[in-house]
Amino acid sequence: MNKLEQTLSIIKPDAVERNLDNEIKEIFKKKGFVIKKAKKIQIEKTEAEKFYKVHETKPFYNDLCNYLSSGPIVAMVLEKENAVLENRKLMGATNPKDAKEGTIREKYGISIDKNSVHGSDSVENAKVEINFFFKD
Ligand code: 3AN
Repeated sequence: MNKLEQTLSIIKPDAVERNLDNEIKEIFKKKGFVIKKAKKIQIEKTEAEKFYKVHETKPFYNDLCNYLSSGPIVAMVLEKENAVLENRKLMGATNPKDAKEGTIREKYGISIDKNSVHGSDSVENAKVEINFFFKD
């Protein structure tokens, strides 16, 4: 069933550092996503810890939070039918080595941590994550 959804996408520090943010935005637009909101920001480590709280117990949690707060990121609200799943498909697997051809992570990802983009993994989490970055 197709329904209009919103999802949160983040262009991560490794991609922003390489000035890939506009190129990645164009990919989303070409695939039919409407960028409803976008902002370039740098977050504090404490905010990254809140954002990634679900991964609190994982061995990579500390590195992940250091990384997300290490440089500017672009947070975006993307809208499309089935946006959550469609964005996950377009991003590709978490590890760029396993990401299918034509996906953003296959194209731009450097490593499992520097994998260029984040996308919400469920409609429920999308709401929480959108609210995290765009409260107003
Ligand atoms: P995804 O971003 O594909 O939803 P998650 O939610 O499992 O992946 O993981 C969140 C982030 O944590 C990933 N984007 C990646 O940057 C990092 N990560 C996941 N697994 C590992 C790992 N084994 N080692 C290092 N970083 C990881």
